[in-house]
Amino acid sequence: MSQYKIIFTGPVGAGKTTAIGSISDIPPIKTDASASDMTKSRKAETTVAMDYGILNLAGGEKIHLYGTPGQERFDFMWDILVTGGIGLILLLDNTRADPFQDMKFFLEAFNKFIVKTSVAIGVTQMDISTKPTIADYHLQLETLGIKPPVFAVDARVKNDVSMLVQSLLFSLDPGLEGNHESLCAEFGALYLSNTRRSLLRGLCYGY
Ligand SMILES: Nc1nc2c(ncn2[C@@H]2O[C@H](COP(=O)(O)OP(=O)(O)OP(=O)(O)O)[C@@H](O)[C@H]2O)c(=O)[nH]1
Ligand SMILES: [Mg+2]
Repeated sequence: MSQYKIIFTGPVGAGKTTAIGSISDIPPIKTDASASDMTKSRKAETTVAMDYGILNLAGGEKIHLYGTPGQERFDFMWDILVTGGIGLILLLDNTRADPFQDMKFFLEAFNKFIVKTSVAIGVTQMDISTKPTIADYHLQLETLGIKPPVFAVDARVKNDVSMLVQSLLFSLDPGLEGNHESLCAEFGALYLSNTRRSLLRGLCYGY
């Protein structure tokens, strides 16, 4: 049975702990402590070391899910947590002051890891702040010269997080998550959720 490790990162409050809790097949292990600094104005608790969960795939593969702390003062954990990982999920909070700046900061901070592996981006809180749009993120990423999958996700919704993980796995190994041709044929189906449709658009048409 194959075992893989993926890492969730992103700024404080982007939803890393929530996302791992949404898709983990075991009760997630958290290291949340009450926030004592400016994080407190956004939420009561913050991750101080890591999150951990496991996702069992239909093929028998196990994905070990690790979440980093968002706060920079715990950035010594970032290098430790990516060791042995096959890819990165970057979660961004669309309500933060400058989500593009957050995106650049985390892509830069994890650059060494990303160039060896892969990254998929999930934008949370889009129900609260609809701007910037996913198309705006694509434009920003073009200026950075990379084309990762980008989706609107609600970290509380299992299906959204699982789509994002699937897109990362698919970008790493198109064979892992089903047949490309049949996935692209599905794009023409009438009743697709927005997330599924945007996943298929990204996989099949690259935008
Ligand atoms: N409205 C809304 N709330 C969301 C969404 N995604 C996540 N949340 C909420 O946002 C908060 C995210 O908190 P955490 O999961 O602790 O965030 P984190 O990224 O682990 O933060 P740190 O550990 O402090 O870096 C939770 O209260 C979630 O319920 C979303 O798409 N919309
Ligand atoms: Mg957390």
